[in-house]
Amino acid sequence: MNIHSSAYIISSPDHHQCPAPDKPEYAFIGRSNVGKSSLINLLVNSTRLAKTSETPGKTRLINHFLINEAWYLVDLPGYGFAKVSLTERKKMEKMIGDYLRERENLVNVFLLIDSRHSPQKIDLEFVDRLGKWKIPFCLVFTKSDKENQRTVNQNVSAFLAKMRETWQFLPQHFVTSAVKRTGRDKILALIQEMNVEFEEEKKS
Ligand SMILES: Nc1nc2c(ncn2[C@@H]2O[C@H](COP(=O)(O)OP(=O)(O)OP(=O)(O)O)[C@@H](O)[C@H]2O)c(=O)[nH]1
Ligand SMILES: [Mg+2]
Repeated sequence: MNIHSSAYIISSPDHHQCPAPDKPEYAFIGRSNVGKSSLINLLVNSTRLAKTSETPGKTRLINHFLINEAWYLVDLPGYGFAKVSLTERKKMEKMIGDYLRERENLVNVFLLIDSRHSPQKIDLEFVDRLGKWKIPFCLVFTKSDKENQRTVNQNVSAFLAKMRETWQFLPQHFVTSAVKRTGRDKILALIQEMNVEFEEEKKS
């Protein structure tokens, strides 16, 4: 898919204040600092559409970006960020949970996982939460340039093996690097497919 336009629309503190749910929407979620904002920039060929930072906890609100005037990308705050107060963290968790469950035009969630690490409890718990809420999702293993390919492959396989213990079907997965600009085409191809399905369902 060719990206010809991308625009920041709004940052919302809850799902009620998000744009009208009339276009297909894709949300990016994962641990703080995993590379959500960087991946969004990679997808839309921008260096600064979504704000990135070396300091975890940069993204605090639900950020909508309109792509090709036809679909939304949503940058969400990361989970598991220890440096914010418990009250603030609970508030963000509720905001994310409510958004994921209530947002009617949400087509798919991209759950980002740092490819440098073996399976982490916090990510597996988030996967279970998505399952419980019946929210469709894919896995994206990020920062693959930071480790050798063998380690990345091992970490990906280990995560999928953990999921296989409780899941009958495994989600689609992607391996990306915002630095080497890899994984972009496959993710965009999937989004394009899902955009078509969204329009077909709207008609029927
Ligand atoms: N080497 C490498 N660094 C990356 C990659 N993706 C992100 N980073 C770096 O990781 C840091 C965090 O990236 P962000 O995109 O801001 O992460 P985030 O998940 O949006 O973080 P929060 O909004 O704080 O939750 C930044 O310093 C990025 O430059 C990647 O694929 N490779
Ligand atoms: Mg971010």
